[in-house]
Amino acid sequence: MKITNAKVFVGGPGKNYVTLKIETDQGVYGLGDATLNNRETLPAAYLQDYLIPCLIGMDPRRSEDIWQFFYRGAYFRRGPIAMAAFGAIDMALWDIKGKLANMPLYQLFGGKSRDGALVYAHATGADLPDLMESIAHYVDAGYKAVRVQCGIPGMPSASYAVPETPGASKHYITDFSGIRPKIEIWDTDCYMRYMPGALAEIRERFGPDLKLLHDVHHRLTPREAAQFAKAVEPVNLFWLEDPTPAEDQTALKLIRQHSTTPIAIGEVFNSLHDCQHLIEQELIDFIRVAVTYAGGITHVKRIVELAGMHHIRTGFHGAPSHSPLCMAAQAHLNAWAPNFGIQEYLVLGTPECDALFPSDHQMQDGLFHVSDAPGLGVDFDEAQAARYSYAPGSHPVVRLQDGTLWNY
Ligand code: KDG
Ligand code: MG
Repeated sequence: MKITNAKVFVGGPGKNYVTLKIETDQGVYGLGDATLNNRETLPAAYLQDYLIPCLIGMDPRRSEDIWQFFYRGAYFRRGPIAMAAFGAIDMALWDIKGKLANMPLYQLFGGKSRDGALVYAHATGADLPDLMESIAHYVDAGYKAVRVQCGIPGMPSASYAVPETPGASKHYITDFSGIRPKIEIWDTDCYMRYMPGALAEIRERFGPDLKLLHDVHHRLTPREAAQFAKAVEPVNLFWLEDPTPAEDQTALKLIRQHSTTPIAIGEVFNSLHDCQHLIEQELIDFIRVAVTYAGGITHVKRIVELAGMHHIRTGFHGAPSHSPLCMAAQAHLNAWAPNFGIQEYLVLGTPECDALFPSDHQMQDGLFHVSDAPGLGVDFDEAQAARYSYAPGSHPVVRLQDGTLWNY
């Protein structure tokens, strides 16, 4: 069996999905996702210029050897661009494997460990009443877990992932009006003064059962993060995400020494080696990698298994930019993983998106039910894809009030 052709598509309805289609001499094809938010053309070029010319003629069933060939063969290993490109190939090869076996992917991993996988939605508000309304909306829709992000009084511009004014557009992460980022102004004092109390009010209003998550988005120093994690302990968060910039892994030790609030980290990690220290030292509770840019199913499965040995559960990244293909790959891992925690899930099901990526995966009552179709269980309509092209965009860049550049 041989790979005969591979094509890359960039575009989508309001998104820049990077989709790989690998074709074989037996008519079976596989689909993979290489979407890297705000840098989408780079994994596409890596695939087109370096990987696809080598891929043609390879046996698609040898997914492990193909992964090693590209990873070891690159010499300059790791990095989100390369790992997203390898990830797309790996995802497509697993899709082919599932189709050849006539089985959904979760069966190839070891079968289902659960029927529906818990997901969390994003509630957001320009202020606390606006956020309360947004949370109520998701609770009414059956969600059992909600990430809560709130505008902060005194903050000169919107804080992470919140609209400027109540009820305003929720397109707050990527702005597709061009490459030049919008500037947001961050004030740690305002945040530290306001957010713990706001989280306590949310808990008071929605009761003990709703799972509450909060994303600090790398904005605090280790000492501030330790103070914050300790202050919010009575709220009983499901997790506190990215309290500090993820590259300084020693920071997590200070947080652990001061608080038992569960910590989730890893959405910017792209390899097992980025996760290894935090997992082995048991400094986190949830690992947040994405199958797309952490090297595909083959590599992420290794991360999940290492995490499982250290009581760490999964909480895969599933931001608005994530393609239905990545979400499907993660859904199959979520159905199988003995140490599954939760899945970030932002409703992908617009009619345009469903037409581009038809599938039978279902969301019901806050649980994701993976379909039994062979492989990933998602198709790709090339005629629909022809309607879209790359649209330059950027998420904001953050400065402090005095102009100092800060972490987005
Ligand atoms: O591109 C950046 C987004 O993926 C990020 O802001 C999303 O933090 C995020 C999350 O938790 O989904
Ligand atoms: Mg995050």
